[in-house]
Amino acid sequence: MKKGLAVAVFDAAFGPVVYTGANEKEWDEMFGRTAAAGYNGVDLFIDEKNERELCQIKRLLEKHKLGVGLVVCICLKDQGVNFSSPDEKIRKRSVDIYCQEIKKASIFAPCAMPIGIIRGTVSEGETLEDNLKHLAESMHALERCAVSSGIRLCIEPMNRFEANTLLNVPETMAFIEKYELSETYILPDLFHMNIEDKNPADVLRLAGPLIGHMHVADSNRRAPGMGHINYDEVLKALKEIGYDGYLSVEAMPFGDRDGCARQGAAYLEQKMKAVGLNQVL
Ligand code: LER
Ligand code: MN
Repeated sequence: MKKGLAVAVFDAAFGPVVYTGANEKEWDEMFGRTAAAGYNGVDLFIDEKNERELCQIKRLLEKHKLGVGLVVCICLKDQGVNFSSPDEKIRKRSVDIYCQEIKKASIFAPCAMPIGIIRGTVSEGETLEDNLKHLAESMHALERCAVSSGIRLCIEPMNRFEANTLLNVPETMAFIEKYELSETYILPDLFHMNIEDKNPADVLRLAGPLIGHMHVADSNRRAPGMGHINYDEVLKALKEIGYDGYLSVEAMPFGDRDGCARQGAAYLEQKMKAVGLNQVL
C-alpha cells in the first residue's frame, strides 16, 4: 500500500488539498515537501494545463521519486461537464471533453481518474432510474477511452451534502454490477463513508477488488488520526482484501499545510505497521 497526498498545481481555493503551487518553482518545492513528509505519490489536482506543463510536472515528480495515484481535472464542472444530463448533447459533449483529459493524463498512467461531482445530479422531474441509465451510457463510452489510455475510472461515492446519486459504496457497487461496467472501479473516501456508510471496514471488505483508489481523511476532514475514524479496522479490512493501491490523504490543512502532511503520513505509517502492512519504500 502506498501513501499519497492531495496537491494542486494551481492556486486552488478547493478545500481538501494539502499543498498548492502555481508555477514550476512552486511545484518543485511542493513535491519536495511531499516526498520529505514520507509520501510515495500524489493525487494531482489540475486546472487547464497544456501538454508542455504536464510534461514539466511529470519531470518534477520523477525528480522527487513521486508516483501519481489520481489525476483530478477540477475545472470540468464549471465547463458544464455532466455525464447524466437528460440532454443527450450535453452527455456526449461531456464524454468528449473527459476523453481529451484522459488522453492528456495518460502521461501519468497507470493511474486513476475520478467520476465525482461531474457525474451530475438528478434534476427536477427526472427519476433516479433515468439519471443512472444516462450515467451508465456515458460510463461505457468513457471506459473505452480510459482503458486505451491506461487510466482506471473510479466512481467516488459522495455524501448527501455534495451529491444526490451514488452516496455510498454498496449503491455504487450495485450500479456497476447492474450496468456491467467491467472497467469501472470505486474510490471510497473515508470522510464521505463516515457520513453515509454504516461501517466503513465492512463495506471495504464487500467492495474488495472494485476498490481502485482510496481517499483518507478523518471524520472532521482533518488529517488521519485527528478525528474518530477507526483506522485499525479500516487497514485490517484493506489488508484482508489485498488492496495494494494508494491511501491518499485528501484533507483540509486548516492553515497548517506541513503539519497536515506530516500528520497524515506519520499516522498512516503507524497504523499500517500495526496491522503488519509492508511499507513501500
Ligand atoms: C473529492 O475527492 C471529494 O472528496 C469531494 O468531497 C470534493 O468536493
Ligand atoms: Mn475524495
